[in-house]
Amino acid sequence: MIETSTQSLRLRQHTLIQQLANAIESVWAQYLDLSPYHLPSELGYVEGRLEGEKLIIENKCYQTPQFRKLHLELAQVGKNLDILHCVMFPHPEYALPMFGTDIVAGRGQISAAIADLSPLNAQRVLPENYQLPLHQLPAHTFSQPRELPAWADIFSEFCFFVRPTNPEEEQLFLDRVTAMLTIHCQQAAQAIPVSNTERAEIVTAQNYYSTKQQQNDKTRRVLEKAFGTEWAENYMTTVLFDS
Ligand code: 18B
Repeated sequence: MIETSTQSLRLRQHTLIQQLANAIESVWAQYLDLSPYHLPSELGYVEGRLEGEKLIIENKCYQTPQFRKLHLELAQVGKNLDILHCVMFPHPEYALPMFGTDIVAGRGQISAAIADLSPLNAQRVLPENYQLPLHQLPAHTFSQPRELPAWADIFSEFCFFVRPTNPEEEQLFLDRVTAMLTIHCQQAAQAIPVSNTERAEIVTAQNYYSTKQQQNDKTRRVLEKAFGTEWAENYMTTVLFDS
């Protein structure tokens, strides 16, 4: 079965990564009509090793009537760095935000956990049907919030970027991301197509989002160290954050 290698990498990763990967797949399966999305075959499962440690990447990709690409990626660098990356790219026919989440864990400790529903319009505001349920989510406090880097002007007021410091905070992160994702999939399942003018605006906003994410030097450095500069650039602009 094709699943085998993904499952085995997942089982070797930080438990929060396993739990969020499982939650994402189950919410997708519950609310969306999934079909396969074919990445270039050499990019489904990749291993790299240039300087030092081995980097393993496993990708799962789908498409649905509302989303041109759903991407869930698990990566492991050496024995000690585990990464979960997930982005949902809407079809520009729908006025939907961009869901994105990233967890980076080193030596059993999570250093970065972030999630957002990022607006895709010139005003950079989320639609009303998202604002209401998002405002109703339980208030959260994390003992170690983290500051967003300069490129991160794409994120909404609902973005949260933290370093969870104990199992309770990990659970809080998991619950909140799962709730945001559920709201998103429920809204997306009812979405209706927009006008051509609005579509053009959405395309521009999606390109802007990807351009900004491509400026994340921490992601780029990990990929460059294992695969080289050119490979990293290609991967960041065609698989992680394409336009
Ligand atoms: N990311 N992340 O996805 N990144 O992909 N990530 C890091 O403790 C990878 C997304 C985001 O402080 C770090 O500082 C690799 C999405 C932000 O300057 C590492 C892959 C979002 C930061 C990686 C990957 C997102 C960040 C440093 C491909 C948001 C902080 C960890 C598998 C929706 C950036 C640390 C900063 C950090 C690595 C955000 C090592 C290789 C979808 C804001």
